[in-house]
Amino acid sequence: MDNTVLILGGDGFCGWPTALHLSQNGYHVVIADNFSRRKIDVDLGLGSLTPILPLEERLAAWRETSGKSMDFILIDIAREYDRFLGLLRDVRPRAIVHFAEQRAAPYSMRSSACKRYTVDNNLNATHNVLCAIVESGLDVHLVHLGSMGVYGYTTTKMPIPEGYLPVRIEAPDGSCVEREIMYPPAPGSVYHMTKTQDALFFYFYNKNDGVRITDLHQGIVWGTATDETTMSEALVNRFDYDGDYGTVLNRFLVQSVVGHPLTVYGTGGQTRAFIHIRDTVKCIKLAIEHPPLPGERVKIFNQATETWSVRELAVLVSRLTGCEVRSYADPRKEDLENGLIVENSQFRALGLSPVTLSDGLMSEVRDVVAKYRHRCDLAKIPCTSLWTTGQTVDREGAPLSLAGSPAGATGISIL
Ligand code: NAD
Ligand code: USQ
Repeated sequence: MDNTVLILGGDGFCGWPTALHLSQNGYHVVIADNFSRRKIDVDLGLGSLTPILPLEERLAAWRETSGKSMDFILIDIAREYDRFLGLLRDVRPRAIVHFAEQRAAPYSMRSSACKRYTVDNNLNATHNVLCAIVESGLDVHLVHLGSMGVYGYTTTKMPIPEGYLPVRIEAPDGSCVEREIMYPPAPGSVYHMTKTQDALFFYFYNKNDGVRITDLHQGIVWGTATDETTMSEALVNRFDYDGDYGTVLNRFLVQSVVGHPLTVYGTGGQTRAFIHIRDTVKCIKLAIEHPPLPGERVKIFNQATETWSVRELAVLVSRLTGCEVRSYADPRKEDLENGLIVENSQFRALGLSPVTLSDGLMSEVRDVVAKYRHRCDLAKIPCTSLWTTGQTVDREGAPLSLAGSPAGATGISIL
């Protein structure tokens, strides 16, 4: 029991490298996944840029490469409650790492069917996990992957705290009431909304049943390779570059290799928090190894190492590669200029020494892209998922004058 970790969604972009990292570091890993992400690829006519093998072959390659084995169960966490409860009772894990959600904001806004699927899948998956932990009677630490985006992206001058905000309210009798509340949510997509609701589930099951929970509010993950995924080509991680699942920096790096203008939405003043996949896997191991104490409230970490605006990233990639930068109509409903400061002292206190964005790391991603560029379908680069009716798809874009960046552009802020 002490060494077993159950990884829900362990076939995905963050889950697979995490499974390998934990296995390499002595954990007995059990992966649970329903391959819904691979099925969405088929539905949308997409594919990972990198040629990911079927999971059984990945696991065989890991056995051969490392001499270590991992177990796998095909299960839909959102729908197969009784099987999941049985799995928990059989495996008796020390921790569950929960990645098993539909994670693309644009996909979650694509249609009513996608909105409803995202809500059904994400909320039922999280609630089933919590219910099963309670019904099993096991003391399992749940580590969940949340999102920085639960707080929205309007500019505040204060750093976004790690979950809790001290407030002082004047009572009607003139006295002052001091409380610590959860930092207010302000989701910007149906996907992000599911993450804010996950947080309420955690609050309740922690208060009512004493479930020990760590919620990791992760920024945008970039990069693709880790020490373990590079041990064999058969272990390669997935790499999304399309308009729904591709995230901004990885998309820019692909676009710079295949000769597509960088797709900056609007002015590119959207500032976001980022983390490299190598740090993602380290943070999850740290979270497993530092669980909340019995009776402790939900632990919330901001799992992000630096902040950048989209425009700044475009400039960095363009300087490195000489590629063209263009402004496209923003398919989303979001502020085009925002500041963002993110507190992340908890992971640093646990010993995380982050890798930060550098030409070397960006070139490493470009090398992977160059190797598989023949697999890139240029038609999948534009984003066709729109936040509201009345918006239109912009396939051409207009050249962006970076020298004339709008006033108020955020400066580069390394945390
Ligand atoms: P992903 O889509 O690549 O992986 C998710 C995995 O979960 C897939 O293998 C999928 O098949 C599986 N899954 C989904 N629903 C399931 C269900 N009901 N039952 C069983 N398996 C199911 O996503 P990812 O990029 O690896 O993200 C993992 C988690 O991290 C998500 O919860 C996401 O919200 C969070 N996150 C990701 C990023 C990022 O930039 N990728 C950033 C912040 C947070
Ligand atoms: N953007 C562009 N051009 C592009 C793609 C994106 O300008 O080609 C802009 C978007 O408009 C947005 C920003 O870049 O302002 C980030 O978009 P993204 O697609 O890189 O990231 P996002 O939709 O926020 O979602 C990703 C993951 C999600 C995770 C989230 C962390 O898909 O699972 O929760 O990052 S966070 O952003 O901190 O909420």
